Amino acid sequence: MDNEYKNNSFKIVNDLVSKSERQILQNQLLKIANNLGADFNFDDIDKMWNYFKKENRKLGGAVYNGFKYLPIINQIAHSENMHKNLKKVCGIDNPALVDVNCRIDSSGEEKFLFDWHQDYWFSVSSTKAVVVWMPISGLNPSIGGLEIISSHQKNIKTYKTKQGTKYDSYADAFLIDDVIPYEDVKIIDQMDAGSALFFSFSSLHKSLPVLSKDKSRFTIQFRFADFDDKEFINNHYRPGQVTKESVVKSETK
Ligand SMILES: O=C(O)CCC(=O)C(=O)O
Repeated sequence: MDNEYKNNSFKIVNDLVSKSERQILQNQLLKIANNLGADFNFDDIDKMWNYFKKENRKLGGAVYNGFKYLPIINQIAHSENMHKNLKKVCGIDNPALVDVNCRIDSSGEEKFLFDWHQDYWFSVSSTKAVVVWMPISGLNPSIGGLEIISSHQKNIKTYKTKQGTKYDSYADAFLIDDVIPYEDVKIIDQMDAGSALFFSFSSLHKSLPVLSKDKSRFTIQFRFADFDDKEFINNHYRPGQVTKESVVKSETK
């Protein structure tokens, strides 16, 4: 395992995805958007999203739905470079892709931002599983990013949760009901295109808002467990969301 990852439970990996893979990704995303209307001929993902946001948010939802099924996303998930980095950075020898999610975060849509959480609660599998969070055009402060809490691998813990009362996204289903160590917060709002943030399922993190009025944050979240990890084996290789009963159990631990 990489020392920086071991000390912080997260690390930015540069050059994970090549320029040509990023171009294919944007072309595939534009293609599924252009399929939604005979007159559509978008050639820029920001212009495309700004149109849907303003003129037809329901069709924008279709872009959102289709995004994670793009073939290039599977190719990136199982590329040689991804597997090499999962091993080198996080010590994952035998990766299982347990979940893929895509997001388009934009100004005016702040209700979809995620508050403090651990991804463990959404994909379970194992506390040692990893999220590869990839902003497809890189990051700068105007399109925000993530806040993340640095923690040495040996100190990471599963925080207590409680059920949320409102529901704008799945992150509202379970809220942290524990003391958050804010003194260790790091802001991730600067990344090169092609890089990705690797962080542990146990890392506390939250979304930063998008300030730009015309640029959005397009991201992919790959979640990987390790087939050789005892906890994943004991879970019978099962991802899946946490149940009300297991939250109650964790509260009484
Ligand atoms: O991209 C974001 O704003 C938040 C993503 C996130 O927290 C997650 O996928 O767990």
